[in-house]
Amino acid sequence: AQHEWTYSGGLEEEQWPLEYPSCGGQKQSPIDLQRRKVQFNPYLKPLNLTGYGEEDMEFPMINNGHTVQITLPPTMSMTDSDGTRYIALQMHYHWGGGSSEVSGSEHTIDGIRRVIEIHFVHYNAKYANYDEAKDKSDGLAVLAAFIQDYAENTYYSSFISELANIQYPGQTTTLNGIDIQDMLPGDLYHYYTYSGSLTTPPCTENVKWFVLEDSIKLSRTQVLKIENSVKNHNNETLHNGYRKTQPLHQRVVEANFL
Ligand code: B30
Ligand code: ZN
Repeated sequence: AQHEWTYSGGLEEEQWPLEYPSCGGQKQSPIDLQRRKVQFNPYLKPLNLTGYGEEDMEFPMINNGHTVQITLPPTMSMTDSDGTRYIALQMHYHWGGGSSEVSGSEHTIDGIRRVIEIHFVHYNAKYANYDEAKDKSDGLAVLAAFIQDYAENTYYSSFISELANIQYPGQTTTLNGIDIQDMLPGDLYHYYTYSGSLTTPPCTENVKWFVLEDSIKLSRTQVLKIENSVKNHNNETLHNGYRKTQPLHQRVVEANFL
């Protein structure tokens, strides 16, 4: 069946490697981004996002039981510093919440977890589609951004109000009149990058990660709505959908800022 894995109870993260061997590999994500150990690479160019600023688009949005996911059109793409182009497929969120209102980002910076983390999942444009790319060693790239609570962000209003229509797993809705570029941090120039994996099963180790330094600002009220609007397959509010940070092993994290 789909989504047999969980974050707690059942096939929880310590047991993922039993069913999905890659989850026990040496290049897993997320990781703790330790500023002191990051390798400064002044030759890393800014990411080039194409089609992200398109207005008046319609985006399908689903509660898939472990996150809220928005389908992105192939007209959206990202070109990295090497000139490799990746086509957008979907974006989704990882959050904490619950009674203790814990932060729920997947990557941490110097051990500190941010409130929410957004993933923009892309596949290498040299492959015909995601299915062709998903098992290739150079198949995927994820652009990650953090959400912090700070002040109301009206660019997130329609996304947040649509959550009420996808309370239950399998429910879908449509996001209208949003501009994805507006939902990103202002500074798209400064990022961390490293080689890792999908952060959920099958944990395939073919993801080039780009984690933005700047964060998206939402109000506490908006954060609470994201954290408390959707339910999982057990009819419980979906909380704490993030994986523990994984060992770095032989990898090096690079950044284009100090
Ligand atoms: S992430 O960005 O590293 N968190 C997948 C894509 C991105 C990430 C993690 C996983 C992925 O494609 N997983 C396989 C597909 N899923 C279906 C789905 O999209 O929602 C199968 C599944 O997990 O069992 Cu749930
Ligand atoms: Zn993710």
